[in-house]
Amino acid sequence: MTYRLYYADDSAAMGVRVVLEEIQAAYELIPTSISMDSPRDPEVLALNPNGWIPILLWEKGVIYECGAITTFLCDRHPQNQLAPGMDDAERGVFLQWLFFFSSSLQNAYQMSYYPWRFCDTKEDEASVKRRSVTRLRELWKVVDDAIGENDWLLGKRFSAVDVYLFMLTTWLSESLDHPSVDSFANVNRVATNTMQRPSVQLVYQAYIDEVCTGQ
Ligand SMILES: N[C@@H](CCC(=O)N[C@@H](CS)C(=O)NCC(=O)O)C(=O)O
Repeated sequence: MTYRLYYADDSAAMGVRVVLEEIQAAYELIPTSISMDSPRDPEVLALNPNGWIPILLWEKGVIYECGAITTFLCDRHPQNQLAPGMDDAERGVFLQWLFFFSSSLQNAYQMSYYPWRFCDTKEDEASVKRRSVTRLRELWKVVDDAIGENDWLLGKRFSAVDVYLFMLTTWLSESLDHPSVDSFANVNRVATNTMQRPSVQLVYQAYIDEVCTGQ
């Protein structure tokens, strides 16, 4: 079967696309706009009333939420070893980071990118944005401390949470006063390791060319 993924560059759908590449699945991208200047596509709203991507279609249904899609794909394709199995000692920690990223960290980014969703008045948006920057510092430090000297979030092995980590580092923006990924040496190391994966090179080629090699 061919998976179908609602997709836009620079969005959370990129991480899911990397996972699809890692499991060598047949997939098709359905380009979608997430521009703030245009209303959400009714087709997207019918599948996810929040209007967010990623949305994954598979032969038996539809899934939204990046963390859920990631877990679903890893579990459905266990031969690729992107997630510890049910009885693996690291299963819990894998889920812990996935949920932490999709709830706490992603929410802190949303406060920067969509501040009006977190306050009542336009005047309060600057305060939400400032708080977003503080939260990003606090939360990335938690991740950085947890990684310690390891090369991957799970210690010795690469997994789908490293892809999620990499994706979230690409959302750090100087123009929004976010901390630089360099401020978190351990996070930066895991992101750099993850960037070497052919799947990441393919999906993030434009980002890597622009940000990392300055082309
Ligand atoms: N909790 C959702 C959030 C996804 C999300 O924020 N998607 C953004 C792109 S990165 C989006 O579709 N934004 C369009 C909008 O909010 O209108 C997930 O993890 O899938």
